[in-house]
Amino acid sequence: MKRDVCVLQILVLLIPHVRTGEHPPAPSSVRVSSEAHGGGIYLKCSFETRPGSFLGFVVVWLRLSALGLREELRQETTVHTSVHIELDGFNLRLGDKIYCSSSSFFLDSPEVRSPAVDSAEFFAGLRMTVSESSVLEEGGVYQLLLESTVPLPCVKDSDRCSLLLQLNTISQEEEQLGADVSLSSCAVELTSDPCADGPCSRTSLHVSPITDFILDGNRSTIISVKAIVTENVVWSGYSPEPLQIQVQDVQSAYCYSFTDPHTVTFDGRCYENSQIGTFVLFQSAACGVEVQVRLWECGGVEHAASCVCGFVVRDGGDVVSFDMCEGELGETFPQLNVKHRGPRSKLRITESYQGRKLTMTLSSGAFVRADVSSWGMSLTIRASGADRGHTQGLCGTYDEDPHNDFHSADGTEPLDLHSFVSAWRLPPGSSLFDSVPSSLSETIPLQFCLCSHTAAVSLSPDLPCPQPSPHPGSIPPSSLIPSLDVTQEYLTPAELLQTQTQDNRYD
Ligand SMILES: [Ca+2]
Ligand SMILES: [Ca+2]
Repeated sequence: MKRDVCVLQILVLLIPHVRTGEHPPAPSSVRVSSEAHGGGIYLKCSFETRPGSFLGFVVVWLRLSALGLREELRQETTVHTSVHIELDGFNLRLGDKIYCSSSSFFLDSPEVRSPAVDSAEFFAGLRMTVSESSVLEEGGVYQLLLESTVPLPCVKDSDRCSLLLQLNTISQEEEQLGADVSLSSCAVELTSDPCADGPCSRTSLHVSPITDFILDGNRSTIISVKAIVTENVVWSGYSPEPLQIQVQDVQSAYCYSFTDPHTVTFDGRCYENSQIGTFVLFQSAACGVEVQVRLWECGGVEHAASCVCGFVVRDGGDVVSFDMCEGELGETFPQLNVKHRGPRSKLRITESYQGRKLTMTLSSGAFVRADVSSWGMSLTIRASGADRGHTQGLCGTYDEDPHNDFHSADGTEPLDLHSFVSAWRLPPGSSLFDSVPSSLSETIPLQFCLCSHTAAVSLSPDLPCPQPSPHPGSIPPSSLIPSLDVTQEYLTPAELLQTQTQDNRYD
């Protein structure tokens, strides 16, 4: 500052003439950026000017207060086209919104000033943003971006500059209803990039609403970063502004196939089916899911009728059947058969009433439930929100329009019920009951964590997920009927061995 004043005085002496009536040109491209020098963080106000004009500049640093008022922090006079101010953690802190304003004057007539030109607002600190602030409870994945506009603290005597951030979520009514949002990680590390023309550091993770299949209202969740623990006085105790995300309920859709079978589609269209054979009941392109159903003759001598004798589910790499179709009507009980187990299986099987009620819950939270009788079984199928707009088969197109439910695979609407049912018939020997496809595509699901109870847990980049997100639909209890999780029972040692072999094949 003193040096600048001396330079000003010398320059004034050197200027050969005195101006009259002329105004100095205002500075242009006024901007604030950040830099690290000697372990400190500095904000820089820079601007451009007309060359060869013998100008001086008055630069004012301003902060936008919480009430939206501008507070002057400092004013200085210079002949240079940039000035610095230290972000010292006292007068200027992380989280502050800063401007600079620059006006020019002729060195030989400093009382005549150009209009002041303001920079854009510069936010100094960490910023957290989410790609959508209101999301549907249907298993979507949204980006959560964390970026720092100022340099990160560096490890002493090292080039390594980084920050470990621990994330926390708090949902409305969480104690009664549980968390409503999960994160791909509860801890992330920010590492430094050059601050030139952009953020000094940036990382992203993912947010996903928890699919609970209950109408718990459109709840809000606050996502926050815990106060930073570091020896650096500027960063110590700082946490960025939390953000809010709202999860909107999605009404669950059910398809029913009762007795000889009276079918109700996801969109509520009712019809009777008297054909026997193997059919696609429900297929969802979105989730890699298919449910096929087999119907046998179950009528008497006078009235022909068909009933469901079994179903088979494909969920990613899992293919599991539950059927009695090979036995004699009235004499057999369905058998559960794990035809293929995927390496990342999330299929769950529960039984109640001594196996007469069996539920297969898929990785998306959709389920198929069978109520077994001597003549066959009735089925209930729940679609997940992620299936909406993506289903085909005898359960119809789940899109809240019952009129388009009698459809065919190519999208054209069949003329009548018989042709609709026929359109979903599978040729003999081609179903999942008969054989498992040689390649079962299985998307690798992203891991999601509950970050709502991490306060007492010390996280690190090596342990970023203290508690995995619950299986969709598993909270709160989806049924009032006591049931037994028998998933493991069907994983015999041979199947475990097979799974390991498959694991290697997929690696
Ligand atoms: Ca819900
Ligand atoms: Ca429909």
